Amino acid sequence: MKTVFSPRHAGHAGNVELVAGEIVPAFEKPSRAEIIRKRIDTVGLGPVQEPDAHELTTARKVHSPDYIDFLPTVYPEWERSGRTGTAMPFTWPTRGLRGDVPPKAIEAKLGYYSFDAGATFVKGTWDAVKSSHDTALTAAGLVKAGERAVFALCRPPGHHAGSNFMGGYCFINNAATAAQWFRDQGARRVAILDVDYHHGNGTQQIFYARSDVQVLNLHGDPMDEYPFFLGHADERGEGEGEGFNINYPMPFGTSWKEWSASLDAACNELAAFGPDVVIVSLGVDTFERDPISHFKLVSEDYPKIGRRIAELGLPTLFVMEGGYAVEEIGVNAVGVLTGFEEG
Ligand code: Q9C
Ligand code: ZN
Repeated sequence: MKTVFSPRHAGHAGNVELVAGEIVPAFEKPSRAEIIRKRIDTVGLGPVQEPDAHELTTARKVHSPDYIDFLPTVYPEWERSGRTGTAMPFTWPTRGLRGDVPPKAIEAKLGYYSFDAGATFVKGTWDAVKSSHDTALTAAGLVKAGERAVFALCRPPGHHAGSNFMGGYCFINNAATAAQWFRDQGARRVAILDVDYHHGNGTQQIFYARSDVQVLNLHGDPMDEYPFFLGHADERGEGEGEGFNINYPMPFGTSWKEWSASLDAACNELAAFGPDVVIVSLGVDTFERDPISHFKLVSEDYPKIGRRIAELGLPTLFVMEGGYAVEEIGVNAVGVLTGFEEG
């Protein structure tokens, strides 16, 4: 299996986040991608290439153009306003405030274009975000050209980013952008199978009223788990999109037996939908020792995920999302891909 990977992800480094009242290094850090990259060589998964530069025209179809224009301006504006360090939002136009007036101040814009404080900027963030977007689209191009499956080793991840908001370490929704690109290239139907531990709220929101992109999400029950405010089983799409969004929320402590039953159900729905291509939002934060998650998958389970997806017999684009147990992230993420190759 070919991999697309950009060393430019490394510019998105040194970010901090607030956890239980303490400023700590962000869990979403460069070593995640580097360890996956090394594991690809260790197991001999296949060639690794850098992405080609892509215009943001497709991203502007799944995100609002003003949101895409905002992202590259953040850190320059942050610095112009005399600040240094990690740029992050702290004020949001929630119920009772005016969410319809785009503000001027950079700290206000950060809140206007986000749903949490989890998507943070340093100097190299925009370049890394752009390289992650390019990685997804370059890998999509290889699938279109006839590869059975390609791995987009994206960093930063994308599935929490919606049409006009960032959050949860995500800026541009790489999987959604790739789905739109396949549609524009003539795919009639595209399925997105999101196996990250967290609900892919951005992907759901982007395609919620559409019947051409099916979105299937396996995740921690939002009653107890981030992103909390989306991802319930009764969210099934709206209008044209009714029935084309399917959520599989699961409780803390879920292990392979229950998790794989949801995967089976999702794969059956996917097969019935009959897409031309499958995009897997590949998070491995379902792992038992993930530092911010509460599922109980073990390393031996990841190749089984790949084998199940291979059974679908469809062209497949794997897009890297979350996973924070850095020591095992290579074994687990690449385990899915080698399992797929065996399947
Ligand atoms: N201190 C992805 O997996 N923060 N994003 C949870 C941790 C948000 C995860 C609290 C986690 C976002 C792509
Ligand atoms: Zn996640």
